[in-house]
Amino acid sequence: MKNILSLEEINQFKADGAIVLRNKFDIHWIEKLKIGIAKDIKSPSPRFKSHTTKNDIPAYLEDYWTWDLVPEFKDFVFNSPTAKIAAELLGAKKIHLIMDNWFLREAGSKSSTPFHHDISYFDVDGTMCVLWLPLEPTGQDEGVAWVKGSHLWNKIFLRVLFKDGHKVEGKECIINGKKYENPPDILSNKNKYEFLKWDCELGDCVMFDMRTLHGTFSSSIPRKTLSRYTLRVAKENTKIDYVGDWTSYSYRKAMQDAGYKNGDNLGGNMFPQLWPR
Ligand SMILES: O=C(O)CCC(=O)C(=O)O
Repeated sequence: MKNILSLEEINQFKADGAIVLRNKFDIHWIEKLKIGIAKDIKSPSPRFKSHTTKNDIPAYLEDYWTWDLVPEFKDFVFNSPTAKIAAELLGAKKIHLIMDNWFLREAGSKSSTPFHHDISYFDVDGTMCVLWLPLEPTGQDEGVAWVKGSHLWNKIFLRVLFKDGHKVEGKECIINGKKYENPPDILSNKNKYEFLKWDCELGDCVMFDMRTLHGTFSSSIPRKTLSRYTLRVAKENTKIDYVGDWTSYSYRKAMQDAGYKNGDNLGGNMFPQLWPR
């Protein structure tokens, strides 16, 4: 089967920790996902949330683990080019789903994405990457920015809540030999970092390493409502690895209730195989 990516693209992803890929998704996928989000908002999962504290101002909304509830999402997760792109980027024989999310920032929303990396939100250990697919044309100052090369810092930062206020969860600690540190204050030290950000047209996406720090600049308030669909996926041999208490109230409980134990390989209902199809 023909490769989707060039060797240069794969090498750039490895070096920078994030890469924009142009025109890889047919418009029918974008339209499908927008229909899916509209359906999800009408009939949200119990996990649906607004990250905006006040009710009467433009909101920043999210739902996750809804691929099994919304047929449009399920079709995208299993049949879009995402899994093959991820397999090429990670040099993987197999790709499993970890989590699907969508995010929607209403026009004028002052709620922002804290700088974080996705690796510390999940009780899994292995090689992973993330699809970020804007569903409207999105200017580079309206979306997310990635800290170039931060996936190679060899650090794990505590997770930060997306809710206004961006509270850091948990305390610095060492668990299973891994050190969890407070995240750096990227916004107050912008001149210390190099950022990657791109204007995206419909069909473009950003793929990034699960360890790459990313967030929005506080000055970036969208003039129009913007949404994106995101998927976190893993290479073979990624395992369940229950870590700090900060993950226990939400994701961990769902995983434990579904019977996943420390050291289990991904698979089963929550983490289905996406590649090979
Ligand atoms: O697109 C957004 O608003 C946030 C995306 C993000 O931070 C993530 O997928 O980890």
